[in-house]
Amino acid sequence: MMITVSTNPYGDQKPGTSGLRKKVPVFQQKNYAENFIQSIFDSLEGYEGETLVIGGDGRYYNRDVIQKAIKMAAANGFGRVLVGRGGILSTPAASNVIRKYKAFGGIVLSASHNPGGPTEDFGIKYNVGNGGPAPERVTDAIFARTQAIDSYRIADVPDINLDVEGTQHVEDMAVTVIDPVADYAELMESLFDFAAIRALIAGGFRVVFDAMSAVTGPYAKEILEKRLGAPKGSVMNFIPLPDFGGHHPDPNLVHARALYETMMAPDAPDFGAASDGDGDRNLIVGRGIFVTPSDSLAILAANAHLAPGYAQGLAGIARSMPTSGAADRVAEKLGISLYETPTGWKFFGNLLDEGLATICGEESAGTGSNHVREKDGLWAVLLWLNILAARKESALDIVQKHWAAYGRNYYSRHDYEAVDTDAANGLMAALREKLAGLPGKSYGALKVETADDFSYHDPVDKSVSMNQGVRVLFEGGSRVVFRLSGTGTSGATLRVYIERYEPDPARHDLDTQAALADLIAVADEIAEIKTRTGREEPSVVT
Ligand code: VG1
Ligand code: CO
Repeated sequence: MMITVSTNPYGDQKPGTSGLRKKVPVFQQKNYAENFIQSIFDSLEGYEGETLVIGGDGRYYNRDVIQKAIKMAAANGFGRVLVGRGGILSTPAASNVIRKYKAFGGIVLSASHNPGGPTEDFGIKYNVGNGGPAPERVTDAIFARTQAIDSYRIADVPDINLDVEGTQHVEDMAVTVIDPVADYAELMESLFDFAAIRALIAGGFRVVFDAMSAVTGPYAKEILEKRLGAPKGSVMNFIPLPDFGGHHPDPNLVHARALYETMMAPDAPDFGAASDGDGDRNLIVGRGIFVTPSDSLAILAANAHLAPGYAQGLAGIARSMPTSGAADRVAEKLGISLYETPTGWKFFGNLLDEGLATICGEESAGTGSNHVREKDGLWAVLLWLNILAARKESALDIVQKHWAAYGRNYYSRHDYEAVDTDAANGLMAALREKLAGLPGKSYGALKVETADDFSYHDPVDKSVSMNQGVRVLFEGGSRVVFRLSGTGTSGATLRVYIERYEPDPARHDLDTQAALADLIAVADEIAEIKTRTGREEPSVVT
């Protein structure tokens, strides 16, 4: 059945860092989700008879959009849909299913770490055949199509049963409901030394994992408790809830505070971790130590050879530009290349496909490897456990030894959320104007070395991505970076990334915010944050 769209409710806002994210009531407008899904299909070629993977993080409105997507896939000529039971597939699991079953692509329904519920966030992203987020040329085409779309195709059939595994039919298309966990768990077993981790846990090593009432619950239960023998209860908040229990499923020091406090207590377990709404982020806290995502990337890269899946060593490391330079020092020591990309996992796809990079990471708590084409929260947790099992040292010791060997990159991100959009755009524009005049300028003891607006030249497809964030580098390796979020759903979010390199082990135990205080003040002076946003303090400090 063809439905004609009288007005395009999609609006003119470009999909951001990870697809389209809006409030649920926006998605509930008539034809809204349908328009976007049809725009995806209209931007693709050659999918007739092919397989489409569909799944989401279980948030409010997930099942509704899954039903629409299945019926639209049928009406548009896909041959088969693979959908996770209950409509569930974590982002990394969806990436794996796309790759394993050689699907044409996948539709992943999630707003990641943003809250869920009837008035909260929802999102749709499209992943291509390598299992990764659609590259910019595809997202640009989808956006262009949303501006012109005038009709969509949908099969006029009853809803399919998402809760029973097996194959059903929608018109000529097969719909197979699959176990969302099995393929993923099998992949993890192929990469890590499960026997060693099982022995570690059997020896009394205590792990806690907070699934934050989001999608990783069933995955963590199966892997950590069932396959690795962690006692029942080691996985907390393991039932995916449509509103994540009213919390932000964002594994950072603000939203995973309870876990952090547990890990700082005298009787803390040995290792704590959490993941986000769609399972692609990770929080790592050892007893008495929070590991920053940037440090985690560096430490995982330096020790990855201890896991069977990476025993051959790494081809290269990639990190997003705002991520700290800790991984750069590891790459240098290993004698391998370090790639610096814009924010967003889609930029790692080519490097992974070409075998240029093996491990990738972002400061926003995303780490992953060439095993899929998305960042992967549980993968990072399991690699940490594998390293802990192999080295037989505490997480705290491993981190401190890492700093002693490579130096410490003090690092923090300050987010100013829901700022007036014009004010935020004005701030960035003024900053860009200033760039040419900054080099050579001194702010107290800090002297600006270079200042630019990051642009990325993809070494594989030669595409160029401009305006990816303003960075100001100071002599000695400190820097501040400014960019606007591409995933927020209300107003604008200004992200300020602050980093200072400290080679001296005698100065490795400072409080992070104190260690960065002078840079934080300079960031405000250069960007006029307080006056332009009207905010005295950031909304979130991580
Ligand atoms: C944020 C993070 C970025 C991450 C993106 C998607 O983007 O900074 O590193 O890739 O979210 O993460 P932004 O544009 O808001 O800074 V998630 O877990 O959506 O999949
Ligand atoms: Co996410």
